[in-house]
Amino acid sequence: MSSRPNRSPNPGAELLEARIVDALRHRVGKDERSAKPHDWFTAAVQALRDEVIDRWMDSTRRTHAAGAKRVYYLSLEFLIGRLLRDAMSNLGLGREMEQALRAQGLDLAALEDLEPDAALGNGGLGRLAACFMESLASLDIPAHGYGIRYVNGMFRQRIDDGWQVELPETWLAHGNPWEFERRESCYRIGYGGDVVANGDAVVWQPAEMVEATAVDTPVVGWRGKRVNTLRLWTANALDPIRLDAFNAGDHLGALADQMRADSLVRVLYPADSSLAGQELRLRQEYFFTSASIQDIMRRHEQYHGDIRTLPDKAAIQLNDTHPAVAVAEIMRLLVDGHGLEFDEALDITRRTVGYTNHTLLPEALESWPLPLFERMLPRHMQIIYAINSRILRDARRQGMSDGEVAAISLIDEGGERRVRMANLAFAGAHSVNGVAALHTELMKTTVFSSLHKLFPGKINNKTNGVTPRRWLQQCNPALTATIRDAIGDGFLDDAEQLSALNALAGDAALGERIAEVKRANKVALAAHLKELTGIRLNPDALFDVQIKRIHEYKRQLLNLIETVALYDQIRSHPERDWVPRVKIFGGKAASSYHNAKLIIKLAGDIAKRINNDPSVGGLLKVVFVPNYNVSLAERIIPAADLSEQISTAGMEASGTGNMKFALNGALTIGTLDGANVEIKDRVGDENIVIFGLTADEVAEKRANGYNPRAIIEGSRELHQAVEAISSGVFSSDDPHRYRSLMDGLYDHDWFMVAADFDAYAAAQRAVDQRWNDPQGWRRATLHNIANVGWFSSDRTIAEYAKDIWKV
Ligand code: 26V
Repeated sequence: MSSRPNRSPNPGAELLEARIVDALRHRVGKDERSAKPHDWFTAAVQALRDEVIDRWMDSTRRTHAAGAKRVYYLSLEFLIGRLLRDAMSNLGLGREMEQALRAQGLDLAALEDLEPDAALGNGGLGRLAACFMESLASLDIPAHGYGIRYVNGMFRQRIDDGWQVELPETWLAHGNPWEFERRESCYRIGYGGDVVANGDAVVWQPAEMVEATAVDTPVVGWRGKRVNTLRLWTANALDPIRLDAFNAGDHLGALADQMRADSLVRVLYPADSSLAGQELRLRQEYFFTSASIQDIMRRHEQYHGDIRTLPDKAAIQLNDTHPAVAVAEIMRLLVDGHGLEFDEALDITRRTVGYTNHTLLPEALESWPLPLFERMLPRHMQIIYAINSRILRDARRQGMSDGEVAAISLIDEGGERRVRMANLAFAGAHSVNGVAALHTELMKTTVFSSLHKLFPGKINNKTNGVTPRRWLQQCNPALTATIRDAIGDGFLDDAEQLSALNALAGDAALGERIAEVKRANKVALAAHLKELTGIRLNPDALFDVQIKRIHEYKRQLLNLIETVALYDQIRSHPERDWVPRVKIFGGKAASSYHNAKLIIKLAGDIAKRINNDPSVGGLLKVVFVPNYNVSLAERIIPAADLSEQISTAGMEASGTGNMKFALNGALTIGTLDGANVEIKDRVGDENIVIFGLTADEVAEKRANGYNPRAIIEGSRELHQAVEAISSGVFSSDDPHRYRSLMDGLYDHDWFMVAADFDAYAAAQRAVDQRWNDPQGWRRATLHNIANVGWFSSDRTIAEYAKDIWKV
């Protein structure tokens, strides 16, 4: 490079440019003249990847040499999003990449936009797994994520005439330059068949086998300290084609096994609305769990020999109950494979496994019809019975009541018998954690109260966190630069050092700069949304955002009804000094979730009416952003003024969007639910807007009868808004469209929309008041940014490492 000293002031950029051109020619197979933008994208990734690979191999060598304990994070979902900016930024090569591409006449941001989102998850649970993987690497903890390489991940959402339409996401259409297939790492996964005696022991003889093959993606930690592995399994038939059948003319039948294998890894279940009862889902769960456990145990034997030392060298964390069959699989391999005694095997299993619970909603707790489970996994069923008999015996010995014993059982005996995956995970783990303080307390007093009594001390709390690399540094570079100027670089490595900003709360110039950054982010978002939706937004309006999966408990409906009430108010009192607002909604509904889809349609109907009503004079705009995903979140969150976290108290386990918004200087309007409670504790009561019933009050109302009709009829604003929606004011093409949705509020209102409405509307008017005091708003913004560093997933992972994994 020294031969071309004058071409670029940055030798790193020159070297990278040369590597990109080399990759373009020799790996993509194009020259600079014929290369399309996609070719350049691939070449840029390939060039960066070389740097990643060197560090990856180095990390692996270091782990082997140290003989260190490893963390294994088993998750059916990893919502990792785009990887180019993440890898570039964590390696500190952002500037070099920009210059290298510019030298070739290319724009980095445009190339970044070509990368599809790896959307291998539904929502919070999957995104949490992605943040955890990044933090594990950043904290230099040897870790593997294990999951499924879905060919079609989360569906793409199109809005057709206001209705959600689900389309397959073809994220692999142009290939995936980040992944490495490891043909040598493959395992057989059995299904069905029989358990037969074999001397003193038993063996499972499955009727059917598929092969799991590893596909690895590197996960780059902050400053490139460590590169860990995300290992996703893909499926193949043992015999990809049955030639005899093919030659006999049965051309499709000959491929049936391969098609069955393909179907295992085809789609991610958008199962956020009700348990996907499909047999295929259980097959998927066992597929990835068994492959992962076999891989972990093979690695242990290879490096450490004695399987009895597994708990010293491996910590397996179950992300919800989806991999809970791991408990039975480890037991099976220890007992049937290694000949261990059952009780010793159970002890080893327990010392290795931890379980994280992410929801208390009864309809979301996984259980499988016992006949199905027994047919698919007969040996696992026996093992579950054997574990069950031990814990039920212990419960009875402790004098627990029949009701308590029934609640502890791994089998739900009420009606159709079912296998309870949460109880299995609880019984087979040494640690069971919730994801926010309130959620963890509710675990102890509600769903798991009997198991908590039997195993006191197992339940612990690990409040969720988010990675500040993606959710501050990468998505909001201007804010990051402003903070650096104010308090130096320390917060880049330790987000809690953001607290140094507190001392600068009176610094008007800093407040001004942060406000300018916010405005610029809003201008950029407005331009993007103009392109996506055609709606023009005023960047000086208050950007009020609710982006998350559409669920009745998250109460998008509360926000929409309040929007209608506000619209009504503005029209009735145009003379008042209204704060201009933009209401931004985004989120996917599970394809089978009727009311969630209707709520999307309602948002569109309300938007159409309000946005086209000249009498509101642009004071209120409503936008539903289609196809909400990680990349959209990265654009929207830095531009938000107000973060809507308004779930029915007691129902949102944690929330993680709430943390991302606060970190980017949005104020929260929220209930005392999930991690909102802890956000309030940290930012201070005066820097957050809390309203509504507490979890205790919700429980009390549900227990003692609650009359939503009386409440609706007693609240003029609410009544008018509900009646307007119900009578078709927003749906003249189909006046009854929202009748049953609104009747649901009158008749039962399980999610307490009516009970919280007046408090919510009042809180929104209090937000308006604050907005009219720009100094006060800026101060509150600053205190939010300053005090949410604790919600870094680095802190969360450090707690898991110390308390649960002992690494
Ligand atoms: C939710 C629901 C809600 C409606 C009925 C059926 C159903 C089925 C599944 C789920 C999702 C359960 C697991 C989950 O994604 N939990 C989320 O985990 C996040 C990370 O810990 C947390 O921030 C969210 O509050 C929690 O909903």
